[in-house]
Amino acid sequence: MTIDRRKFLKGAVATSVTAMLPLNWAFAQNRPAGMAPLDVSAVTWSKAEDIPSHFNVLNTSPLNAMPAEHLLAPAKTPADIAFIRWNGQMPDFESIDPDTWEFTVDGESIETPKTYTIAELKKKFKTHTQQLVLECGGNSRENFYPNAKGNQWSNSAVFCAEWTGVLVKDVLADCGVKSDAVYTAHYGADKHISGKGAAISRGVPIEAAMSENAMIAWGMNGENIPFMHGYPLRIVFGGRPGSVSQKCATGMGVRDRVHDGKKMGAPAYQVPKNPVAPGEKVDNKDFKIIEEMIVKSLITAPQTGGELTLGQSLEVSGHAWAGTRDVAKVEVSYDYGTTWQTASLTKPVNPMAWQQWKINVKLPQTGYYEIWARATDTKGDTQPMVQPQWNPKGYLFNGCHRVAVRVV
Ligand SMILES: Nc1nc2c(c(=O)[nH]1)N[C@H]1C(S)=C(S)[C@@H](COP(=O)(O)O)O[C@H]1N2
Ligand SMILES: [Mo]
Repeated sequence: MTIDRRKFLKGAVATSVTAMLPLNWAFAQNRPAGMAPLDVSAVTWSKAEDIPSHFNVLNTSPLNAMPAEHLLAPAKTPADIAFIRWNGQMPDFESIDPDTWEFTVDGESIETPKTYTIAELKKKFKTHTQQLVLECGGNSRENFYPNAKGNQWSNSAVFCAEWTGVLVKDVLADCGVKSDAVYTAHYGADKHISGKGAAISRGVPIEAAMSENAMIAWGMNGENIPFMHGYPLRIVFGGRPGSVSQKCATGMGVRDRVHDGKKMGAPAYQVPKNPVAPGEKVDNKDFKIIEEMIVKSLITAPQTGGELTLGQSLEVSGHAWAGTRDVAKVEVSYDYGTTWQTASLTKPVNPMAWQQWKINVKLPQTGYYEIWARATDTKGDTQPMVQPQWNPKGYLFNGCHRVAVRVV
């Protein structure tokens, strides 16, 4: 990073880095520039009012909040940075006892319904640890034009934490899955905002539940899952819309039909079956479920507003991910896509973890620049430069992320 740090620190970074400190950090002013605090699992708060100030809060009831994009720079997202999305009332976290918490497997297509405590899950099945990208289906919604209703997420409703737990497929096998199984059904402890019924209960095609990247997890980044991210037990699916990763999970059903739980019906988490014009109305019968997320990248450095002097090289870096696929290439442009340069790109630590890319660019003259990033996945799908297919609920935005800097 060769951008002038003093210039950066005068601006937005200085406030956000200080604001994100989990504790009163002694001698923080002496740390090397830009050094982030270790994750001390500061996410023990349980009420919307207590949300740390580094979050941009979109709503408090239900609570929806996101960090600034540059805070997502670490390859493994610290728990206290990850965006927070609730569809209804949060559970009463303080009253949760992890020792008596139960997870029930049932449904038409399960041979022997069973209930497990967390201790039983830990004892009976092999423990797995892996990093998985969790992205809200509506991440980047604010970029759609015309504007789509819903939480106006910037590009930070995505994170890649490390989860520890058991595989969904091992637990389902223990209960026996009938040959007529079609879909899973996910259940959690939180209530609809009215206090009546479930806030959300989504599912995935049974094949997805049989993958190596579908977990029932009790750990996030080596610690208990913090309240906000689904304490004490969470279903986590890599590569799929975040809404299927049920927090505070009380069970999973295996259905002989597409699950019909809360927010499974159109238009929630669905897109039109056929392309529509921007702004067009779509009948509920003409929607289809979003099963997988798509290729995308995020620039975490530099931040918009950075300045450098002519001749300095600029390191541009970030992450890229592609639903259930790997990313094959990331390119960067500083001339609105006229020319592209290929960035170096890491392999994912495991399938469905995001990949890190970086590149040094030399900006040829003084003035204002936009830096654009574009990822391509292993099937050849690439990010559109402007907006992808518009849809009424504003899902799956994967247009190129851009930041602006100035050469002086
Ligand atoms: N129990 C429960 N699980 C839930 C939700 C919810 O409202 N309740 N929201 C879902 C949605 S839409 C998303 S995008 C992710 C957000 O996960 P996070 O809050 O850990 O970022 O959780 C999913 N799991
Ligand atoms: Mo979501």
